[in-house]
Amino acid sequence: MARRKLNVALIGYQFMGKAHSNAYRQVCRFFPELEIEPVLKVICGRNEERVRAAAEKYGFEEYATDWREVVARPDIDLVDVSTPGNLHAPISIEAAKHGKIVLCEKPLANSLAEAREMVQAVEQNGVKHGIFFNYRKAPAVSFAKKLIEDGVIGKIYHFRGTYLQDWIVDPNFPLVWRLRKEIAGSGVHGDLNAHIIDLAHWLVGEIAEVCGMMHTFIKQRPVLREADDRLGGQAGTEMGEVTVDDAAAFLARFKNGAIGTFEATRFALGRKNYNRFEINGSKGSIVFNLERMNELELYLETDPQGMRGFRTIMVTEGVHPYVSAWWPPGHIIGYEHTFVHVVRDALEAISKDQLPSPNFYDGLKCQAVLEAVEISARERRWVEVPY
Ligand code: SOE
Repeated sequence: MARRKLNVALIGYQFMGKAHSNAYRQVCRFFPELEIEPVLKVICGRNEERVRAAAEKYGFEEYATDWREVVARPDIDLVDVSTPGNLHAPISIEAAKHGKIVLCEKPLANSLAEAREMVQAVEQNGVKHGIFFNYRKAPAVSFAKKLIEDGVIGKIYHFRGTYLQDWIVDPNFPLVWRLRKEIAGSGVHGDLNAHIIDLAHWLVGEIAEVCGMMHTFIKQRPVLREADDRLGGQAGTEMGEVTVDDAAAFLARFKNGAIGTFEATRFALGRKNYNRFEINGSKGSIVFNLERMNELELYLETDPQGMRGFRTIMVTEGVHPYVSAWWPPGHIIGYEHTFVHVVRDALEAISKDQLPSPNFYDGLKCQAVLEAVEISARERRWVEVPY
């Protein structure tokens, strides 16, 4: 099939740049029905030597060091913003002004005000937009969404989300950008709670009010000498201040009457990427855990008495979302596939002249909850979410 080509400019070449590049490269090989094909045109980053190496490694035609020049190029159709949070707003807004499709990493921005400006920019310039809330696109999570929509677990009472990691427990772990407020906006809150808030929005509904706490355990760390693309880097000898939260937890009331608890930390030793939610409804419960991402646990009260218990569904059959594009049943998929699915869905939407989902509106809703929790933690009170 002759596909329409879409020239991609990727801004950022570290961890997320790597994940997104892989997604653009793989997507048409596994989803050949797509009518649009991304072309890896240019990758952009500030360090020329490193961005040149990234271009070669990930298969981009060109590299560049000035994002303003890149987003203004007439041959670019789609700008992918894979930078740290402080650049999401300026790059997305400028790209929108140049009429580009914008796909942005999460969280949408470093503040609610910035997120609002980004939404305004894409609306005013009439461009399509999407956000990488990639966990929606794990087949087991998309399948959970279907079960909920089909009423399988009934009316939802509880959402219990935890996102636990342990990669900064060592006090000598360097002060990487994710630990600096001026770059990341917040710590685990924007990095990890953003994911579970989005999942809660998608699976349960909008949150009315929140009551939160945020905490920093280690306040000084060695400065960073050189970053790697695996979250860390080499530590220098001087010390610098950690300006973000190491852990953030909150209670939530949903508009539909459900209640929720959310907890994110990078200090849960042994938990590497433990993004788990449990949803309890009037007819059953659902559990997902990214560390076992091909499985979904389901409990049904309608099972015969004496036979009740959580069953583990291997979400690897052709009937499950996205799975038929990959391998036979039981031949599991991984983290990187979630990004391929984000890109797949975005390209499909674009080819039909529709808005990708999730998009900047979902990013904005998430940002409103993030900000309400920050206010709540600071002022030690319940706060309404300013959607
Ligand atoms: C690091 O905490 C990180 O890579 C996040 O930045 C991602 O968004 C999350 O999916 C995995 O952990």
